[in-house]
Amino acid sequence: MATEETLVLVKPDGVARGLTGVILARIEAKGYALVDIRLVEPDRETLAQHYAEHEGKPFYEPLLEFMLSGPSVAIRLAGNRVIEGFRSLAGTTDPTTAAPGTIRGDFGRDWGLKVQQNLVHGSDSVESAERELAIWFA
Ligand code: RTP
Ligand code: MG
Repeated sequence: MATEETLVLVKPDGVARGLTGVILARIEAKGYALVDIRLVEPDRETLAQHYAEHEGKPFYEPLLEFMLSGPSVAIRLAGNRVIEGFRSLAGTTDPTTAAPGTIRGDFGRDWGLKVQQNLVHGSDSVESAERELAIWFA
């Protein structure tokens, strides 16, 4: 079986707050392999592809605005069960209630904005990972 891969993003809030290193340290300490990494300033079209499943939801426009607010770090990450493993490291979507010990739980909070600024993204399935890696590492 080929080793699983996932797309991780350090979102604009994580990059702007200088948390990229801390987040990478957790990923490396967990034992996953960095296959590729790049600083990206995605355009609207790229983000619309990435977040196609959320089109029409109330947080969709604020989400795109947030993701356009600065660069993200895109990471191709590999390891057995890395998809669920990284999502476990990240914690649940809402950073206010994400468990302490997770990236979102330790470093995130509610800033009173229209979208959850939750520092990281991780693909949620093998199919999503393949689709998203093709978008961010075209
Ligand atoms: P992600 O895709 O970024 O790894 O996060 P996720 O699976 O935990 O969350 P998802 O439901 O896929 O939502 C994608 C991103 O949209 C923002 N969001 N804001 N009610 C809200 O304000 C809200 N809901 C979702 C978050 O940035 C979330 O990560
Ligand atoms: Mg998601």
